[in-house]
Amino acid sequence: MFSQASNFVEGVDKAFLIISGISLVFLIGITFAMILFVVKFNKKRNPVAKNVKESRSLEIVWTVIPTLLVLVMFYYGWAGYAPMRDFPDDAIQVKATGRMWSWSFEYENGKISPTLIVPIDKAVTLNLYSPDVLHSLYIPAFRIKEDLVPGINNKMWFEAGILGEYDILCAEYCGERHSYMLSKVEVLTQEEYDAWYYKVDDNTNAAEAGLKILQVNGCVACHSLDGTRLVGPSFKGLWYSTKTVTTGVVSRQVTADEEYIKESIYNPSKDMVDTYPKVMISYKESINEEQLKQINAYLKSIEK
Ligand SMILES: [Cu+2]
Repeated sequence: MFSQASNFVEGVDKAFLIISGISLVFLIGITFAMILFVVKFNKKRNPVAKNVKESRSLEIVWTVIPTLLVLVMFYYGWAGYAPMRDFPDDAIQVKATGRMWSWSFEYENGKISPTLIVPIDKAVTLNLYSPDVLHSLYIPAFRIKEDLVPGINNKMWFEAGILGEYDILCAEYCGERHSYMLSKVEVLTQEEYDAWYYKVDDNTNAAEAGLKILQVNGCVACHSLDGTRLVGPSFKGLWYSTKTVTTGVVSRQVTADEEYIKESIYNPSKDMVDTYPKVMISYKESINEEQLKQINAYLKSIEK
């Protein structure tokens, strides 16, 4: 138990304050010495230049003191960082996916959420995964940040100590909508967390289920639901509309039917809708045929 947003706040803040404090002392000291020297050694007071002899004791003092200060900074930096790389065995495991341009969090029971939901006073390990480019999962309130590197299994952990909501940001420039790559951590009591974790999602309404799939897979980061032009074409009014696409070098008209939508998700660079950039990756690994049907149900429900 601790009364801070996460178990790393104290160590990181201590290192930050000590380094900032030492820097401040030097800023004031150096500025003061500089002004003093400008006044004391100006040309008016010293018309003839003098040769200044070396001083061994001075050399020793200005070597030993900075060395000690740097070691002090290293010590506190290390003391704050080391526990971040010491992973507890009993932590809740969450797969954190960062993709252009959204986050999703997958739990051990298969539950997927666009926000990170965790219980208070429990260790949580985030197994970081990026299918496309470099991202960095940053939770400022928890004082933690770690890169997501495609092809490398990186991870980070924390234990939250105060109930509430905290920002998640991407801290590695990852393209056009990088600054919109935001999410939240929600720290709940154990009872609230269990209630959320064990709640069986009601997927009887196919359209609602379809919208959820579009959200957790980050589709809505690039395809708006209200007709706004983002990175890709809006979902609004897409269902059975006519699109002009370029297939290879051939321009042709297509109807946005079930087959076209499936192709656009599984093989997005095949038919490029005119004026949109070729940036989408295939979602064949994350969206199955059953989910495609639910997506179609949702698209149909926002036809107009
Ligand atoms: Cu990013």
